[in-house]
Amino acid sequence: PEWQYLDLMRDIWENGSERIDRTGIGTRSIAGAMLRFDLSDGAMPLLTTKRVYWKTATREMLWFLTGETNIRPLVLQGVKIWNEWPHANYVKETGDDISLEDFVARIAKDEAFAEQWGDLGPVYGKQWVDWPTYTPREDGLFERGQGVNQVAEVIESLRKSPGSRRHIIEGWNVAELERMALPPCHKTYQFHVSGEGEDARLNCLLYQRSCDVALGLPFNLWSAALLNRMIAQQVGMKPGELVWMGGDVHLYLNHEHLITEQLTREPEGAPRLEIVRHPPSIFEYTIEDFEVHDYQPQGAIKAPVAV
Ligand code: THF
Repeated sequence: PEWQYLDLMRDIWENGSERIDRTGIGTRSIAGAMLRFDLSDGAMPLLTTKRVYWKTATREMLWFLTGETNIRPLVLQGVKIWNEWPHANYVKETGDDISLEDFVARIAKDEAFAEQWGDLGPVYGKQWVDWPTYTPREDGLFERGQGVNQVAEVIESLRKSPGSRRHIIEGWNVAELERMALPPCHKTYQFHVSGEGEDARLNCLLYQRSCDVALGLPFNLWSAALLNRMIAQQVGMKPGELVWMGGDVHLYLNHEHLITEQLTREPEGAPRLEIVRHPPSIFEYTIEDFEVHDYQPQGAIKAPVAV
């Protein structure tokens, strides 16, 4: 299964069209790609050709599920993957050219500072569990309604009508894109049930509009499979397949060292995820609930994230 990832990487590097992107770094990019992973018997799309920090990605997923959009809870757990965006925003807004390290230390130490500068806007978590609703009033204005918890609703609909074609979690809230530090990349999750009763299997389809194949995709694949595993556990189904679809699928030009190194490596082994507890709801998992077995990856390959 991991060969699909490496083949995609090679294809983009050799055949992608080169262009300057939003970040100014430059990418090679192709339009559209699909990957499929069998998730049965604990199998996970966890790359072995470099070390993937699955606990970091898991902490991020648990943070999404809390509806939180401030980086502070991540920072306090040592998760650094969202730090660059609030830092860049702070420097731009205040003209204070504080280093990333100092900025992050201040987020950890100073709650009021974090409140003001650590928020990413209404990104994933907010849309997933509290998508805003508005009800029209007599005077033509709108009143804030109760937010929609899409995750809870999908679990409910999987239990009640597994055959439904509407098991969707959507991150792309058009009206709020401008207030997000970054519009969602992994934007649409759809769940699909094959088989019935004891044999019911939960499949997850993810549409990702923009994909940083070298740095982001290993996280995104893990996270989608993880979400599928948690939801499957909650609704009493076996995990089926993960079907990943990418829109603008690209490699950043400054990831060349990572790409050329990783393409010399070969996949080894078959890592498995065990969920060691059955929490009463999707919102009550903790990092200790997850154990990965048979994961002996080749070395990590560091590369900078494009902001
Ligand atoms: N923007 C860009 N340009 N690439 C992305 O992958 C990306 N994301 C999220 C939002 N915007 C993005 C952020 N997710 C890493 C991993 C995921 C990220 C951001 C950064 C990263 O640096 N990973 C390193 C180190 C991991 C660690 O320190 O724990 C790695 O080697 O994997 C994709 O959704």
